Amino acid sequence: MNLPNPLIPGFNPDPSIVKVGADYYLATSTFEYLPGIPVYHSTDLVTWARIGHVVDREGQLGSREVPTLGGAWAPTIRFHNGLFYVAVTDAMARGTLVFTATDPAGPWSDGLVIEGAIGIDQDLAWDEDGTAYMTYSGLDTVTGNINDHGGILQVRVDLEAGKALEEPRSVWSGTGLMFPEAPHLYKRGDYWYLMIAEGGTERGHSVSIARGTSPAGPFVGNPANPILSARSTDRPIQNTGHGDLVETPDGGWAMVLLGMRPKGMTRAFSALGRETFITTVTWEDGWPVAEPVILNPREGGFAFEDDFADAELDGGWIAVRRFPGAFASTEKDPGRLTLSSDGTGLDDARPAFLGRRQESQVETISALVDAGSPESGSGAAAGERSSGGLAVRYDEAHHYSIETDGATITARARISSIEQSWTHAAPGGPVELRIETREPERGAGLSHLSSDTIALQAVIDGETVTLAELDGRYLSAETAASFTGRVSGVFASRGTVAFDWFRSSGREPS
Ligand code: 6LW
Repeated sequence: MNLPNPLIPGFNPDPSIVKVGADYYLATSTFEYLPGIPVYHSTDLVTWARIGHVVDREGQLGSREVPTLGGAWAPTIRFHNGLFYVAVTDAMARGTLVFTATDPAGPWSDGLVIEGAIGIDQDLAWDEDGTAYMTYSGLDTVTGNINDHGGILQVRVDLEAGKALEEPRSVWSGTGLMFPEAPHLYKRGDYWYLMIAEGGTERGHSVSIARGTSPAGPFVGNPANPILSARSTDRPIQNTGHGDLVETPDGGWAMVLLGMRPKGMTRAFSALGRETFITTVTWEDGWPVAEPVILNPREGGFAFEDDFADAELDGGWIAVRRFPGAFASTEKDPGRLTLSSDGTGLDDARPAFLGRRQESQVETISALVDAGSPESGSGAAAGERSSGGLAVRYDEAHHYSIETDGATITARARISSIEQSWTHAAPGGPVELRIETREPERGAGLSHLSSDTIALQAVIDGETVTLAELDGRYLSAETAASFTGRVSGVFASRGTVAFDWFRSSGREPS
């Protein structure tokens, strides 16, 4: 099979996949972003469409107060007796949750807390009698003490009552690499297979597997472990791990998994964060053998345009710790997107920021931004100017932006506690702002060490004016120490700002 890689580009870590008849459904982690846990659908493993989100309303996750990096960690999607299940950790919030749905496009249930299975990366599997097994990694996300990693644990669970039926049992801890996690349990032939990730989600990430004749173990490790890892190779896709196995349409097997594409001369910075990849798997002597993960980008790049004509926002837009509807509307001013800031900006926990995952290494976003005028009443207070524009974001302490208040255009970079800004006079009226992400110029200063260059621009009198050209490495998963990825889009930092259109387009570097 000619499988594209990345399979689902941009911030889409911890993929889990289930095959139901001829249909495949895949879910990924979203942390503090909402709507949460996208569900992607495919019939051929090649073409994927997002059909909904598990988390589409208040109360399903404790997102509002969740710290950066907390929230929806590592969903497992499964199907049993006519029902779809997603087991997930709402890290540093509600804890271990199970959501159910009859239609994977939604609506999903409110999420049942499972008592007695504290950890991360919860998997669900059922034996022939219908007993449900929850297998998970014993990391305590309540204390967040990563040194207290408890190996792979398992409990039988009552999925109606929401509780474990026994004390957690240790089932396996991998080959001794750090952070045994991401367990998935499968029945194939005579064996139950327990596949896990170990080595940590960074460059040493790998996949190992054990098997036994009962879902409760004992499990014996594969002598060939790890069965997959990019560590110490020069492959363009690194950090590969956190896999889930699935049968392919032609009767073979594949593994979906997360990976990163670090760039720069020292291959140190991954702009897009952890993405979903796929690789083929064969079976030898009752053990899976995984092919190395090969880069195979889709041809032709991508283009997205939103003219905000629909009352409902496109499902690819995401927001931080609240749903887009809390501050974004296409109905207040039909045919335009309006964003209202309640006084918070990009440095705050709940910015009026509406973004999309950056999917390509080379990408341009642009929008027509109308901050109104002090007289138009769009400002938060009488006579005050509104302000808004475009931003590229990792978290509240790592973002580049360009915005206008109608009088001035301001480009700004925030990297941890370091901040710088650049200004230019605004032409008056709506202004087109642009953010261009491009390959670093080889041999130009230090830029060859970086992942990419990010240019903050405004179109004034038909001319593109660049206010700042910034080093992209500071907006990478490694620099931000982030589990998410680059998200870019529109924001308001003061008052109400209107956007007539938004465009993004991208391609992989040649
Ligand atoms: C996830 C863990 C991991 O729960 O990172 O890649 C955590 N591995 O398995 C968050 O994505």
